[in-house]
This record gives sequence, structure tokens and C-alpha cells, in this order.
Amino acid sequence: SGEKGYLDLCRYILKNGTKKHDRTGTGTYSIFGSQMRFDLSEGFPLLTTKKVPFRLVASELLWFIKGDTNIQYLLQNNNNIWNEWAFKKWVESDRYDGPDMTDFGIRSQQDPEFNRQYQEQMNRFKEKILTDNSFAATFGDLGNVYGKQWREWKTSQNETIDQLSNVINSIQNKPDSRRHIVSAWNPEDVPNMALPPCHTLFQFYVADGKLSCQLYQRSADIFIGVPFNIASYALLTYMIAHECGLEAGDFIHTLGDAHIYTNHVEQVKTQLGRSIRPLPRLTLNPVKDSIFDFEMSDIGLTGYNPHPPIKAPIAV
Ligand code: UFP
Repeated sequence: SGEKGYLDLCRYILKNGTKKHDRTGTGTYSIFGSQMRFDLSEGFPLLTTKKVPFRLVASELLWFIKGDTNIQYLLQNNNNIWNEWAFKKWVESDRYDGPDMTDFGIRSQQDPEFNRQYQEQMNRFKEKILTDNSFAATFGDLGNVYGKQWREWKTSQNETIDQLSNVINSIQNKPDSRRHIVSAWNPEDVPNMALPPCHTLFQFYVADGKLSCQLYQRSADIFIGVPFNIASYALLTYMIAHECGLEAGDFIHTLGDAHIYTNHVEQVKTQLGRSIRPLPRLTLNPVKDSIFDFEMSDIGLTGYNPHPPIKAPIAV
């Protein structure tokens, strides 16, 4: 499978996908149920047919691992991928004193004058998150997103479960177990979430000294989201293998609604016309033995020489 598997899936969806309406109003070509497999011993599965921003993948993953749900850490690492969700909370609150930002996602793409105002407010927002901790505590926190469910799942008895520490312990102490699972899907929280978790549940598996991971992703934006998601779970698998003294085995990516947005079709075709290049290699600081101590400087990537990035509008 590998990167070829990804490109084959793109081709398959363009050819066989059902035209389907979606929540964002964009429209997609969609199939239900698909699986890719990446052998992590062959290299790090960052796509080479377009440039994928590894630094953003890594800082977001460290943020999840810390159990952090506040975008302040992401901004400190120059990572803007979750900004819109926090910004929305601010512009809809009593504390917001700027011009009306209703439907900023769509309007900023259609109206250049509005976009200028939006960028101005977004920059002001980012500055406040970075410099004012009490503002950040109120408006930077995204609530019960991944970090919360992984590290501090709240039980009905008002206790918390650290699923990530538990799964690392079980990999180390009972490697043959068939219960190495972390779930981000918390049915009680879903109704109150801006974006219910796309990567819903993952399971680890140990055999022949290797750690494998399978992710069930309920909804998959094949062009923008999936390349990022592959890299993120591959990195997590390498890091946990490193902590547990195992080699990285396979990453298996199982998809539910696998879709290509209608406004990504041209970009996908561009990518399909490119040839696959050799995979990069991941390096992890050998001195750090717990994934909870990792920082950006402990994670390195060498030999990444991809084709150029391909720009596309993101559906929100
Ligand atoms: N999406 C991904 N991967 C992610 C993420 C989002 O593919 O990590 F956060 C895409 C899937 C879908 C949209 O296109 O974002 C979420 O919309 P919905 O909740 O309606 O499935």
C-alpha cells in the first residue's frame, strides 16, 4: 500500500465515488469504508507527491500528548491550524468589540474587504492569546477535544482516565493484549463539540518486537486532512515504540466516509500526475525515554524532498 495506496484511493474515489452533499455545503465524491497500510520500517510515511507540513503535524501531536486543549501552545509553536475554532468563541462573546464576524469562514474567502478586517481581528486575537494568560484561559481553550479525551477522560464518578498512559503501560506489561485501545469518541461530549473527533479510535498491536497501530477515522477529507492524519499517527506509533523498546511496525488507516471535496478535484489530478519519491527518515532523541517529555527539538526528519505543496480551500 504506502503512498501508492493513497494515490490509488484518490483515483478510485474520483472514478467510483458517489456525489454526496455534506455539512459544509461544498459537495463531495464519497465512498464508505477503505483501508491503507504503511510499513513504517520502510521510512516515515510523509507524502512525497506534495509537500506536507511536518512541523505542524509534530507540534499538534505534542499538544495532544500533553493533554493540552489551549491553542496558546500551538501559537507559541507558530501553528495556526486550530485558530478558527477558538476565534469563533471570542467573536461570539460579549467581550468582543470589533466589527461583526458572522460567517467569517465563507465571507473571508468571498469578500476582500471583509477578509482584510478578518485578518486584522485574527492577528489581534493571536496577539492576546500569546501575551495575556487570562484571556488565553478564557478564549484559547477548545474544551473536550483530543488532548482531553486521551489524557483526562471524565467518568460518571467524577474521576479521570489517562487513556494514553494506560495504553503505554499495557503495551509494556501485557504486549499480547487485544485491548490496547484509546477512544476519542465520547458520546456524552459529542453534542457540545464544534468538531466531533474525526480520528475516533485507535488500537495498538505487538508482534515480533514491532508495534503496529490501527486508526478508525469516521470522516476523511482525502486531499487535505488524510496526509496530515497519516503522518500524525505514524509519528505517535514511532514515539510509543521508542518508549517501549520496540520497532515501529505497520500503521493501518481505516476510513469511514472517505471523500474528495468537489473543489479539490483539480488539485488531486495534479498530484496524481506526479511520481513518488523516496521516503524521509524520522529521528527521535535517544536520550528521552518517555513520550511525555518530548519537545519539538527531540523530533527530526531527514531526507524529505517532496514535490511542491498544492494549495486548496479548506471546508469548515
Ligand atoms: N477532517 C479530516 N481529518 C481531520 C479533521 C478533519 O479529514 O483530522 F480534523 C475532515 C473530514 C471532514 C471534515 O471533511 O474535516 C469534518 O466534517 P464532519 O464532522 O462533517 O465529518
